[in-house]
Amino acid sequence: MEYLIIAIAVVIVLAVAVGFLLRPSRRRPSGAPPSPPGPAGQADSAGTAGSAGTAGEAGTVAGLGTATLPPAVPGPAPAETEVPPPLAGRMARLRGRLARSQTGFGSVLLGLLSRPGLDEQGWEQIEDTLLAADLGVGPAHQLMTELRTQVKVEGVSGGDSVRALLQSDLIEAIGADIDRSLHLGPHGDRPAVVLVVGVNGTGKTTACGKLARALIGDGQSVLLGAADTFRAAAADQLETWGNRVGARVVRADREDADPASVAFEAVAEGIDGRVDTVIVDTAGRLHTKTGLMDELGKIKRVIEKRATVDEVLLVLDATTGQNGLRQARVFAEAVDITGIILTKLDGTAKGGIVVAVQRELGVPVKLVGLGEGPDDLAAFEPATFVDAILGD
Ligand SMILES: Nc1nc2c(ncn2[C@@H]2O[C@H](COP(=O)(O)OP(=O)(O)O)[C@@H](O)[C@H]2O)c(=O)[nH]1
Ligand SMILES: [Mg+2]
Repeated sequence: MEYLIIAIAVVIVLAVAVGFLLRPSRRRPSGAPPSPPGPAGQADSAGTAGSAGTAGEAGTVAGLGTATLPPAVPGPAPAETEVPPPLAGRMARLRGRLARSQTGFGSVLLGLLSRPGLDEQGWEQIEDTLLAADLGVGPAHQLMTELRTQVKVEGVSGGDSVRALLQSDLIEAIGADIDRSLHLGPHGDRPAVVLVVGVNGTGKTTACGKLARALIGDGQSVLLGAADTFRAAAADQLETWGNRVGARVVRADREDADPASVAFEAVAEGIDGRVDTVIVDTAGRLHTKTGLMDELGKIKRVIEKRATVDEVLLVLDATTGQNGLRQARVFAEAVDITGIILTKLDGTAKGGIVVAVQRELGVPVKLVGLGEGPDDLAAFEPATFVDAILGD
């Protein structure tokens, strides 16, 4: 009798134990535990939060033992950050931004050139249109003269041939064969270093953030250096970008710290952390030319104690025209520029600044800003640009 009671007790204990073991694996796949949805939801997210963010969610799902689970595991969709498209080819995607704001310039030129029997006054109008588009005096005159000769010699008439002529001349003025590639990516055990310079408000910090995002999307690791130490807000802004795109930001612990030491620290950390590219944001105070030269020169020299500065990118706001160009020249005299980032092209009808700035500084436009969004930075492609200006 006693044996029977013990046997029954053992069976009950075993049954309860088996029940407990089986319960979780039945509940998880269903995703609708019998307990009230609120607390259950919280418990779920608490589990996820334990390992923080996207990676945590992936970890949690894996931890459930996927082999026993059907594919439809409930819970929030993974907060997968979208992979940005490569810089090359973005201009075509964003060409609407150019076409909208620049139909004026392109269509006026096409209209004037299509006039039968263009007279002296007509050619003057063409030159004026090019000047108004910020092409610069020299390039505007040269382009007009070239068009004039071609029209005379080849007797161009008809919309299509006029367009083709203008298209090829504009592309030539911009330079189709110039090397616009960015020299980025690590060399040996050193990261590539990019120094971003230019007047305040042109879009330097934004460009640093957008470029970091594009490089990270391309599989690189990026570190940002906040060498604009004059306002704490400047480093905060860069840090916001860093957090957004997944790049560590090296900044000074106090306002008005030495920008060169921040740049040095950023590069040193980049080397230690085996980062692929370090992007250094700078201040754009146009105090005195010697002040600027001293400051940028020192930043560059200090970085070069540890690494090579691969790119010095000058940021120019396309909406500021000739005035912006004058300021850009001061920067170019202070430090050797390797490329131009022309920002806010989405906000101007004066695309001729591309020609003017290249001519003025003797370096290519490598990137263009076409809006404030994180992916609104594109590799500059002359043919796409001209197509957008002239419309279809
Ligand atoms: N529309 C437009 N706005 C831009 C572009 N690039 C930057 N901006 C805006 O210009 C302002 C100044 O940019 P910021 O990066 O702070 O300039 P910084 O002082 O040179 O660092 C910000 O409001 C940016 O959002 C662009 O390509 N298009
Ligand atoms: Mg800034």
